[in-house]
Amino acid sequence: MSKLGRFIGDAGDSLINQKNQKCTTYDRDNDIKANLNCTVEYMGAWCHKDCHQSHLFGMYLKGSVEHIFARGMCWRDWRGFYYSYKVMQMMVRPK
Ligand SMILES: [Ca+2]
Repeated sequence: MSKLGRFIGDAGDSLINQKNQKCTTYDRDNDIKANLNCTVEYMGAWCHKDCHQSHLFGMYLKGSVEHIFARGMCWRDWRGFYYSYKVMQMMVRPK
């Protein structure tokens, strides 16, 4: 994820941590955590760094998840790591 537009809104920018980070998958560990693969730990490929502040490809867990840390589709700066959104939308603007 090399380019991000300017953040606008009141949900907090939980995507900025992933900027300039290669994506990590189950078989390609590109995150900066030396001792683990963030995709394996958080059960979803993403442009993990150390590991994430947002996880748009996290699991679909249907809302509040008291005992499951950061494995759902989460956005740290709005509802935190213990809330899994039902829908997320990532939009890409052509150059
Ligand atoms: Ca790693």
